Amino acid sequence: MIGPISQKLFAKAKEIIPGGVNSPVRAFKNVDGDPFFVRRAHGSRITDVDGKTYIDYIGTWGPAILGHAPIVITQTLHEVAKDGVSFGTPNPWEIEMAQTIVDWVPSVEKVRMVNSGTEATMSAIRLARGYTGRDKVIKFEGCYHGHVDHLLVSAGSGALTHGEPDSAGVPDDFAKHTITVPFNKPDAVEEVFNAVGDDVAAIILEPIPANAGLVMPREGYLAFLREITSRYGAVLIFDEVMTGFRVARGGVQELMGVTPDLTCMGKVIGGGLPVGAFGGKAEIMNFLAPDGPVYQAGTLSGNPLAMAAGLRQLKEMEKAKGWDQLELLGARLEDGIRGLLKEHGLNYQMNRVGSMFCLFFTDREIVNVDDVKAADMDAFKRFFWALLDDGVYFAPSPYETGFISVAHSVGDIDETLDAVGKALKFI
Ligand code: KE4
Repeated sequence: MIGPISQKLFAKAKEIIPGGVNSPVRAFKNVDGDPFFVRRAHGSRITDVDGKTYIDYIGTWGPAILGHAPIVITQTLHEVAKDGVSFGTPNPWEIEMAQTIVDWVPSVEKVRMVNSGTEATMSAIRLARGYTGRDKVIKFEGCYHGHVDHLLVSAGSGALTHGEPDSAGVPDDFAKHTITVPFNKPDAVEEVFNAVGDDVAAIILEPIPANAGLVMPREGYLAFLREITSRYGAVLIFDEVMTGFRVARGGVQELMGVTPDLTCMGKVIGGGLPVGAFGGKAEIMNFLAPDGPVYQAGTLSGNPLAMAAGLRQLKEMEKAKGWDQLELLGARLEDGIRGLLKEHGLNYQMNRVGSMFCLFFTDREIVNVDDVKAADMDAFKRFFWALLDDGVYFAPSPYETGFISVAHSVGDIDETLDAVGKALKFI
């Protein structure tokens, strides 16, 4: 149950902000409750306006890889802001960020900064269409790429050739070039290419989908997508907005050794400030304005504050060998939860990659989002609230992924495991 001040704030928010929130997942609708409002956040902890503190596993949906308000970032922001917060004119930070991304991400030879993950995926698809001269885009059920009109599309009646909008306000015409297929099913992709392969501009996917809980690509699946897109001359786009710089320094493409043509990035590279990026082969990126025919722009793209904060976060991760630390903490959490599930005689599924994890309230193997939908949602909701009441904040949706930060301690993990053990009694 949330505190009285949060309740009052939420009532006021709903009068003047749609649904009382600036992004739907924050409304706690997937757990049939009202959200708390945050007063402050430091390290692994977040404190609400009623003074209750939680161990935080949202990490502002990925950016807080060092934890909240790390001194290296807050100090950087103070220093940089003194010399101006936005110029609309090139600044050296943009070059340093671009160089870091080019050095770290295997697929990236050139990169363009934007201000959100949505802008990154929208721009990458426009670029792929401009580069190939083709219209169709293949995406996967359960993968989320931001609120781009033509990506808010589910498999429709013409599943092999066109999609249907799954949001109001998206005209059928906007959805007709998007083809949505099930993830981890190579035949489904082959069928589409057999039908319209010569008109497929791109495949876009989260290489490890994390917007349907955390779904693992089957052995060889990413390599299959790499092979078939090369065979048909389609652009392979990895949406690494969430996984980038988190599951490994070079993201999933480093971890799994499959290199896409374009990569969408965001979250971690902004240090908590608004950011996105897309990059890839220079041959494709050179199609972008001002040199190329594909227009793309942004007032605050490459903003010095976001660049400086993001760079400081990336350098700190490298200096502190943050990815090794995240693996140790993630393994401790996973082993602990698996032990507790066994103790309670529950064969629920759990997936984890480094600091990203998801507990699925089903014993079905998680092949794709269809299996996630079969989970016991009521059990999930009871589990979520029992944890929250005990001061542990897991994602308020069964279709989200949890995030551990470098600021989480072994003590935090053990405290979380105690709370999980108690919460499992409520389901
Ligand atoms: P933004 O436009 O929200 O910055 O990024 C969109 C996006 C693109 N690609 C992937 C793989 C993403 O996960 C996201 C956004 N992630 C969600 C969390 N599941 C953001 C949380 C929210 O919508 O409030």
